[in-house]
Parts: sequence; C-alpha cells; structure tokens
Amino acid sequence: ACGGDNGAGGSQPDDGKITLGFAQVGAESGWRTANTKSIQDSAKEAGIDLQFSDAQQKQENQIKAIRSYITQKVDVIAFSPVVESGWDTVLLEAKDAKIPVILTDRAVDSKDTTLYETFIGSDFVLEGKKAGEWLVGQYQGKPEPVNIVELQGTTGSAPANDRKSGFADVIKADPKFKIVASQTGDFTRAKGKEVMEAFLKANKDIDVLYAHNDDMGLGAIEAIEGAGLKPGVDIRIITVDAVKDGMQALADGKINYIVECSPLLGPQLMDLVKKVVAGESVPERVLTEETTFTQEQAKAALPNRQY
Ligand code: GYE
Repeated sequence: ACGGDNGAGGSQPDDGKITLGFAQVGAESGWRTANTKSIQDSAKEAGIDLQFSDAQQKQENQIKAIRSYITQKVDVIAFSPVVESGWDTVLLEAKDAKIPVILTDRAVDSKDTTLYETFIGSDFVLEGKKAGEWLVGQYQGKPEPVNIVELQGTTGSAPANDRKSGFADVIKADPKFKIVASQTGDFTRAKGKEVMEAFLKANKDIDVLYAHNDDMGLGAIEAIEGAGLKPGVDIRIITVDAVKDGMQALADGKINYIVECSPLLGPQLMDLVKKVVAGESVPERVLTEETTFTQEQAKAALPNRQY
C-alpha cells in the first residue's frame, strides 16, 4: 500500500530497510514472552527494522504507540489488540496515512475490514471447543453434576471472549456440566492465584478448573495447594497455551489437559510484512496450526519444547 504512491514510505533514516512498528499487548504471560521473542528474532533475521512497544495491557497505551508509528511514517504497523473493540478511529488514521496494518494474535471487531490487510493468529473459539470436548469425554457415562470454575483472560480480549464461548457451546449439550463461577484473572499468574483463592472460599465442591491460559492455571495451582487440595486430582485442570511451565505442570500431573496456542508468529508475520510492502496480495486470514496435549504427550514433547 505505502510503497507505490510517492516513494516516501520508508523509515526516517532511509537505510532501504523496511520499518515495522509493533505494538505489543504487554508481558503478562509466558505465551507473551515467547511471542515477543519470536517477533524480535524473526525481524532481525528478515532484516526488518523493528520499532517495538509494550502497552502493559492497556488499550490507551497501544493507541498512543500506533499514533507514534504513524507520525514516524513506518512502512507497516502490526499489533496484537489488547481488547476487541474501540479501534476504528486509530485504524482509520493509519489508513489515511497510507500505512498498512497487520493484526497479529488477537482480532478487532471493526466492521470495516479494509482497515487492516490481514489477521494472523489462532482460532480461539476452536481452542475453547477442544477444551470442552476433552472434558465431555472425561465424564462420559458419569451422570453426576460436574462443577466447573473458569478463569477468564483479559476482559474484552478476543481470546477471553472466544475461549469462553467455544467451551460453553460444547458443554451446554449436557446440563450436568455447571459453570459455578467465572471471573477474569487477566491472563496473569498473580491474578489467577488470587481469583482461585476466592473461588475456593465460595464454592465447596469444585470438580474442574478451566483457565484460559497456562499462567492463570499455574497461579491457581498454588491456591489449590494452599487450600490443602491436590491439583490435577481433587480438581482437574484444563488450560490453554502449552508454554514450558504449563507443560511441566501437565507432565507432573498437576494439570490434566492443555490446548495448544502457538506464540511463534514472528516468521509468518515478517513474510506478510514483506509482501504487503511489495504490494503483493495477502490472504485475509492466516490461521496458526496447533494441537492438544495430555499428560503423557506432555512428557514426550517437553524435551524439545522451545518456549
Ligand atoms: O493465550 C495468553 C496471553 O492472545 C493468545 O494472551 C494470546 C493470549 C495467550 O496472555 O497467555
């Protein structure tokens, strides 16, 4: 988009390199740390100048970062939107400045899809469904009620919205599955622990914890152990991500099932950036491939896990 019009699309010191402005969500989880590293490493490898900012999980910071990339006239802006809504104005500003935008990891709910070139990331609804399907399988032929507590991701974020709805869609087929408490843990370990402590105080029999990421699950494990219960046994735990610490807890029997969500989006993102700058067409949606892990599978996969 910016390449063709007047040749002014380059970065400030015009070293002939592509400049990418990336507005990251924050450093809230192991997933995010791996994602940031993937983006930084692959920019270097691709010879792309990376301007990187960390929004500390605040939309206003991300909007500021995007505006500063527009002022700097970077070639491409990429970002992982903290929440889904409220992006139209700043995306329109980028469009008016003829700077193409690539969404990574999380979606926006903007009706106007011409505001961005493409969206690369996971299918979070599918992740939630996979979590639900495993649970349904575990309790097949057992008619007793199953009391579930849910630790949601950041309120208003695409992965929290979608992991919640995908899971709910699957388990609603059988009324024995009851979500007795559901609250945000903001995708962090500390919040996961804190909210799980409150869940344990308020609910006598919790059978299952569904946490929207490993970090909240790991925090919750501390709370469960603190209450004198055995995570993975007294309370079965399902999480999403499959970062190393999560996989270790799964191999150790403290988590029961993990739905993978890959943070390694960097290489594909750099390819897309180059294509967009070259004026080549890119697919509207680039989906990440991912799997699921049982405890046995985690033991086998751990030695080669990169993150
Ligand atoms: O699952 C969680 C992180 O947006 C997919 O954000 C990402 C999520 C990831 O904080 O750990």
